[in-house]
Amino acid sequence: MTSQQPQVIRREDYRPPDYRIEHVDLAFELGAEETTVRSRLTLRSDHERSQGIRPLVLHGEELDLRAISLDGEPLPDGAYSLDADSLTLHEPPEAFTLEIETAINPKANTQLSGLYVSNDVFCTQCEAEGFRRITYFLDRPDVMATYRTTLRAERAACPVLLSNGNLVEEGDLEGGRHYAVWEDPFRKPSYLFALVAGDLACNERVVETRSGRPVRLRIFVEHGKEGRTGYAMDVLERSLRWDEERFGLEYDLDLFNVVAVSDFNMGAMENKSLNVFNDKYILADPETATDADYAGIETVVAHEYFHNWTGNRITCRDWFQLSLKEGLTVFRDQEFSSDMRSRPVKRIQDVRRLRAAQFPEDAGPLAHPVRPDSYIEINNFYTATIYEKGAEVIRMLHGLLGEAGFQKGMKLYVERHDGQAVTCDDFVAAMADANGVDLERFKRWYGQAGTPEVQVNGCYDAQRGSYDLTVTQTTRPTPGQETKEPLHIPLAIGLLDGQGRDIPLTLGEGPASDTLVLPLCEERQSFRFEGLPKPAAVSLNRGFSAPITVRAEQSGTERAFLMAHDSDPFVRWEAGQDFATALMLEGSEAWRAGEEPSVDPAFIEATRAILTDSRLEQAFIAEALALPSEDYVAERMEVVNVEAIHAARGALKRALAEALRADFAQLYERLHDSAPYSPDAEAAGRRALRNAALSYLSVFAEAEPQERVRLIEHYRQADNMTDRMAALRLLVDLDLPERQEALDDFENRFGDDALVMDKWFALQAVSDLPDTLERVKALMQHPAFSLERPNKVRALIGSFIAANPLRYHAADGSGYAFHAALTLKLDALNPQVAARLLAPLGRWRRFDAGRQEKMKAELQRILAVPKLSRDVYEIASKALG
Ligand code: B3K
Ligand code: ZN
Repeated sequence: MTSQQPQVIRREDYRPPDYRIEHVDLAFELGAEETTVRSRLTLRSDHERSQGIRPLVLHGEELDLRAISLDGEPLPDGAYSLDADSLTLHEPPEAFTLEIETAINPKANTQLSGLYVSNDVFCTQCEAEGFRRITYFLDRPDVMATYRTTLRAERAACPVLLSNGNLVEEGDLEGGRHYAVWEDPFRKPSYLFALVAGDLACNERVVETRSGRPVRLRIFVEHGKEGRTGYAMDVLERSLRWDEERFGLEYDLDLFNVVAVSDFNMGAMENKSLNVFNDKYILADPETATDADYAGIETVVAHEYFHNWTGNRITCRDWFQLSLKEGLTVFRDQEFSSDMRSRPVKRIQDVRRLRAAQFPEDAGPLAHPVRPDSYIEINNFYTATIYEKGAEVIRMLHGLLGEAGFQKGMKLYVERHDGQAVTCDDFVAAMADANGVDLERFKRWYGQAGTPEVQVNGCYDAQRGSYDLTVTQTTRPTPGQETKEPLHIPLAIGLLDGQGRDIPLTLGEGPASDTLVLPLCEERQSFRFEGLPKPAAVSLNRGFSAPITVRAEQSGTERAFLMAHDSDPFVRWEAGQDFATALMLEGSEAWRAGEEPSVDPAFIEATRAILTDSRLEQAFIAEALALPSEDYVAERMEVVNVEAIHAARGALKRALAEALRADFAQLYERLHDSAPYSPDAEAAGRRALRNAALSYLSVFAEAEPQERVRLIEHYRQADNMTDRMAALRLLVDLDLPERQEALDDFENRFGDDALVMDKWFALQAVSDLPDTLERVKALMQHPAFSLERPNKVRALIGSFIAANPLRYHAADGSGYAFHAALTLKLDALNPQVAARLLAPLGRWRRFDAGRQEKMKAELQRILAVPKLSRDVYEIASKALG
């Protein structure tokens, strides 16, 4: 907690540390209400002392200092000073040992940063700045040390004692206690430190690395849940293999431990050889996890494993470089899932995610570059921009250099920087040097915020047989960046002839190819292609080659043509989304004018063609049937009108359902699967498509009993959570008695299962029924709900705020008032989680005057509170602008 006006940290102020910590020896005497931490640091000064001895300033928060000595002698009072967030030694010697004893209260740690207790398990979360809540330290990523950690605890309560590295000693102590000593031979920053102590079950598998070294993979979970760890274990083994095969990177210790806990601020954490996970991203079986949950586990387990090289062996010099490890590691996990599943479908899902989270961020008050220039609270910068846009930047590099060139760059990066804390510039330099290319202009992607808008105009000259493409790029101003430079945008395009075939294209001296990547580097550029038949359509940003918004005049006919014929699956999908978005925008206008919306029959026919194209993957068809979200359409409106969009989306869905009813019904019957559940991509695709058909058919459920029966039977007969949830998701929007019956049944079946109950909370929060906010408030009193558990907060409250635009943006401001009150309550418990939920309130500029006033008033109410965390203060104050 802090008073207002906290300090701004700036990238340009970076200075290397004045002291190095070479080795850390930690001893924990673990107790839930009091844990003592004895730390012995081997320090060396790293500045020119002849010009004055600089003080050593160690970070520390909420620590009770019990003892401090230097080279074995207790420090006299005058030699150091203490304040709320640091301990300063005024004139330390050149090289010395510092011993510090502190006490902390893990049980009282509701922030879940540092050492805390989750369901009686001690665990830690140190990234970004949690280590300073455990002991006084130079808690910054460019201070890398080797660690030896001794854990002592009651044997009965904590039979399992884990930390980073190798177990070197263990044994009994008096009074029912025992101990374990861990040594991590790799130098690491403090944010990668971890310990876990508790009574946990374990699933173990031994695998061999490529060079023949055995590695014990272990996944620890609460007793009784070990049967749900099989999938995560498979993913872990596949990740290890894949990183060897595709990146040539091998695991470097004999042990890899994963621990799943119930209370965690985010998805998971890549601590060296001791990953700690939100159990949501470990536990799965068919009855309790959906296909999306399985896919999430695949992503997160792989992501944390891949950090071992991109993040741990090579880490960040400072937190402004966060995307160095996060963007790159997201790129790697995306590639992993693409290699494991359908590449086009994965690409579509990743783009959907980027557009849902990152594009609005880049267009709003919290816009920041992939490498930010300043922050107040670093935990606020674990954003879609750092992660997802960061991954897109890496993907563009991959596209420019090709797989072989990119891997050459990776190899040089690892050779140069293994064991170091480095910058985004170092990464790009390795890519440039390994390939002999100049990436100076490309580097602007790291420094410039905002989504570039690329306007494309095509013009065919029938006499000459030439086609001219004129492309202009603009990026709107973002906070702190009024003027924007042109970026190097690789824009992949194709031209289709009247039969829907690619027209081979050449640029300059280059070879002919169906897809060309135009190197956009200036504000305005023109490209001429000669000797062509008249193109029937132009296919833009194939594969989503750059994270931009493309604007082109396209008719419904052209879009339908691309939906039917493009050789690039991404553009086939995209054309459908564009078409649907245009129809919904028209529909919103019609709704406002009190008119009946009309739906272009070309859209219906193009959708039917996709639906019935047996050559297409089922998962792809399911993606093509999913209409753009209300939020996505809202981004395209001058002033967002939530009711109009909701009505227009509903009307478009109904129009498709009516026109294609027989196809949907047939698909639903045909895709019935009697084989036992398997989470693989093909089976998941079949379920996704069948459930998409069900979703369209549910449009008739209110009026027609037999469709109601279909829906409720789908729920009842489901032998897996994917199907059960699909039906329940549709039921919660229907004002029918079956709704409550199904919700009660679900609660009876899964009331004891915390993770499944999160789904139950989330579903009720996204219902479009008018009393949803009242239900959300009532559900906060449910015994399974707790404000101290981030998964519960995200499920119930996060879903309402971020995934129910219709009810969150209720015209009377009730959603906003609820949000602000909740923020204040939560801020006192867990500022990181409170701040992460705040973004939607910051989008007030997008709404009508009435809503704007209400949203701003709530932000002001938050800011008026004297003891706000840095986290919430930063988001709320930037949101008000
Ligand atoms: N590196 C962690 C995120 C830490 C967030 C701290 N507020 C998980 C990940 O990206 O893998
Ligand atoms: Zn990460």
